[in-house]
Amino acid sequence: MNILVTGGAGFIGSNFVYHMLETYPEYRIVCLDALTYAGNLSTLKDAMENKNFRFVKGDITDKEFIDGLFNEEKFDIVVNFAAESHVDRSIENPDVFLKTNILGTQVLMDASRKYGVKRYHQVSTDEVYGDLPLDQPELFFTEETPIHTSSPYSASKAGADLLVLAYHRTFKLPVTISRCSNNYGPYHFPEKLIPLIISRALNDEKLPVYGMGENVRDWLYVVDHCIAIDRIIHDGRVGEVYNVGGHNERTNLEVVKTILKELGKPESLITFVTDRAGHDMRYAIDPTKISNELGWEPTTTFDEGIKKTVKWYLDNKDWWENILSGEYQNYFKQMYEGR
Ligand code: NAD
Ligand code: TDX
Repeated sequence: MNILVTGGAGFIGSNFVYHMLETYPEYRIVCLDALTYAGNLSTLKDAMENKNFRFVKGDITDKEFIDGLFNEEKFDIVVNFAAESHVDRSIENPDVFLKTNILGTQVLMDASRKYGVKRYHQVSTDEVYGDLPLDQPELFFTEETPIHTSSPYSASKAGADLLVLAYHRTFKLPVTISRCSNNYGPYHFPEKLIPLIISRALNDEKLPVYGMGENVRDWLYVVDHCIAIDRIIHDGRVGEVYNVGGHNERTNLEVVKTILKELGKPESLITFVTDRAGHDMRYAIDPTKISNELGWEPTTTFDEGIKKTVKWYLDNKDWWENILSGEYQNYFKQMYEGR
């Protein structure tokens, strides 16, 4: 089996590369990544030593290049993680979100059609469903929940999802889609809530919490997400969407306080800042379909997952300190100064 993993130098893609190399020593895994600000080759240094692994630097929107790679590799399965993934950046500059997330998906699917890929899997998000109100905890996103996006990021992911389903219906491309809730764990870029709080708290810096911190996210340990995708690409039904979630709802303030407790840092570091524009209130996944059809369940509790994650950031300071010392400094100043 020859599997293309796009965006494999990012957070979830890299965890998926490691999961696949460990679980299927007979598979060949090719990682394609443009190494944007969010991609980090040092994340893949252990994978580089594996003879079944190949890293290729390239852009999923580059038609000619993608065609050449597919012609050379004859992939069996394509798993598309490559995307612009940060909601706040999509509010600042939507352009690249539309280009990578929508057009990049089209380029990958055209090559998948041309070269007879047996499965094209699109890694999507629960954000395509919009949000749920805080006062109706009995409501969850199912695969039938209408698409109703809030941010340029989620709109671009929804656009890609619709295109994937259209390629299945019109061209019979064998596709699957997973829509997952918020992930956390090793190699998470420190612009996202959990690694941002860990890295800043360790440096005794102020912790920006948007609005009142009452927004709810459904947190899933990243390895559980990787196992779900593994199940879907092997046994999922073609043309289907699978929701993936952890039954692990927490307000942002609860998450921040849990991390501070774990680190032994004071809650006085918390600073409430101006809310995100169009901020989604609550995400909550109903994972009944993947559970019933594929026997998938999350195995890591939030308490265990946060402990593991905090330990990883303590043990791998070089990884995130390198990131924080570069261009990211300018981004943080621009996003948060005067907020
Ligand atoms: P990330 O930002 O950490 O990684 C994205 C990777 O894609 C980076 O390595 C980047 O270099 C690469 N990339 C970006 N543009 C590219 C291009 N044009 N060509 C090739 N490579 C490119 O993102 P992540 O958090 O790992 O998310 C991965 C996928 O999962 C995304 O599709 C995202 O929408 C989805 N997702 C993420 C979450 C989450 O909580 N992080 C939840 C649900 C779904
Ligand atoms: O500094 C912050 N302060 C804060 O209060 C940041 C960065 C975030 N937040 C809030 C906003 C959200 O309610 O924390 C919550 C989580 O924020 P993010 O980490 O930016 O994640 P979110 O916007 O929920 O989106 C994530 O989950 C779905 C991923 O980034 C997406 O790629 C994925 O599709």
